[in-house]
Amino acid sequence: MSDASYRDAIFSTPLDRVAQFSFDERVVACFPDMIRRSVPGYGQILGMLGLIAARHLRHGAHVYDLGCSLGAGGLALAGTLPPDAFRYTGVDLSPAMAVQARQTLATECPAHDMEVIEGDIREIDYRSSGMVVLNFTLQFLAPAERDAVIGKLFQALEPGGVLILSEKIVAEDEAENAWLVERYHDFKRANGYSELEISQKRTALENVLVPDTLAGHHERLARAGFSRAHTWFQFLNFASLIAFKDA
Ligand code: GEK
Repeated sequence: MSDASYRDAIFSTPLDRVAQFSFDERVVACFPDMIRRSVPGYGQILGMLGLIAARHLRHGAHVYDLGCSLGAGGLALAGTLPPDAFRYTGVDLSPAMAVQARQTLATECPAHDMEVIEGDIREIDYRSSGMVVLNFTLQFLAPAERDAVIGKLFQALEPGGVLILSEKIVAEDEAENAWLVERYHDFKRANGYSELEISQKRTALENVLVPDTLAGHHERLARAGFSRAHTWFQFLNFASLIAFKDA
């Protein structure tokens, strides 16, 4: 295994002032371990990508994976679909992530048409696409920037195209939200994170990851022009939606 298999111990020692979270080389090295242990349902959502694409993607169409990190979305699609089924572009703002994703996809799925570009999903010129995967990335944009990005993705999608949007969410009801967050911290404890790691990561993500409500996501998708959207997955305070552009 490569460096990417290191265990996440980023928040395991007391830090005087907990820095804001960023996707640097340290995070890249332990990213697969970190995301698996800290995002409930991560593997199940990835596992469904190929099945959803098999049903909704026009043969040979283009797929975006925005905020692709190490290319897990691309690996999941290539693991289910044959090389002629789709063309893939992963996009990530972090140079360290993009370099590693490019290398992994070239090694693991050489017959598939896979590219990874280092870029900002707020700024790139989108090409026409049959499917856009936005797995746990929109949440890192400032709330005021989210509408514009979803609007661009709607424009980029072909008629009949789909957007998969997976996010950490906040429940509207305060008591419900408190319960979900407490059980989420139980989930992290059960996955080996200490109290210190949980609290320091929480501080580091404050103001970096500002979650929306499920209703907020549905309203934004409708504003962008999507005629229909379903919440197809929820595990504690993490959810995935599929939005359809009319054919
Ligand atoms: C996965 N989808 O493994 N433009 C491009 N990338 C960005 C931007 C931006 N403006 N902001 C943040 N990122 C992945 C998991 S991780 C989720 C996504 C997490 C990138 C950032 O560099 C990081 O790689 C990714 O979005 C978020 O299925 O770490 O919780």
